[in-house]
Amino acid sequence: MNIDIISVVPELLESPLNHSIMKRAQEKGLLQVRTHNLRQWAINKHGQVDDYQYGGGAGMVMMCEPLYNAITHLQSTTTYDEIIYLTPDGATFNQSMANRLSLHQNLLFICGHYKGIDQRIRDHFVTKEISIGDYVLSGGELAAAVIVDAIGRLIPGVLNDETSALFDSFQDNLLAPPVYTRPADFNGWKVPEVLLQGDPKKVEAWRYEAALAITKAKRPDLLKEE
Ligand code: 6GU
Repeated sequence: MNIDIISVVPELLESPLNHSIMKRAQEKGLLQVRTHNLRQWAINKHGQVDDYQYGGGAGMVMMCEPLYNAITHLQSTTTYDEIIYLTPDGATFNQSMANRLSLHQNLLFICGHYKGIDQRIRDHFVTKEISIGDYVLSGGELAAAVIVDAIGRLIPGVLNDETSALFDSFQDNLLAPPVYTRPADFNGWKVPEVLLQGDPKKVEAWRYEAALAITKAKRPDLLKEE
């Protein structure tokens, strides 16, 4: 999968996407993330990419021209499955969106800043608008990093044990069951007996029941979806 990200602060994306599992995904050639500094397409030598909003009011708006030039430049060599604008008024990101996005070949992310981007870019280029939750970040970069991580780890071959993503929280709208490691008895705190006995059918049944109980207790809303 190839992901291009247009940003005014591409430095914000570097650390989260170049360590741990996202680093390994890129080293294995399964994921390519390219960041593009919007200032390359600034309208003047001051690096201007934003301007005052028509109608008045506080806050700058990211201008059409730099974004238009950035997007069309990238489109000249890549056909995007989705052009995604990260914005607090987008659809709230969740695991099923991550699952669907992980199936694509080419994605373009646009990170907003200030008051956001000129509406005409949204109208003419953007195919999906995503938020990562009901709070406001100072820009879309951290949201882009969250989304790239969530979808990158779903690409086949990225996780060592490919089955492990199948048992994540939120797959099948269930939270994950509890996990334990050695020792079996720590300070008299015991690991559930069924996990020690090694009967895979019983373990699976126990995990499912535990996941269901935890979901009912903590996130009953998940069981009502779909
Ligand atoms: Cl995608 N962008 C910004 N600026 N704030 C957010 C967000 C995105 N998602 C939640 N808050």
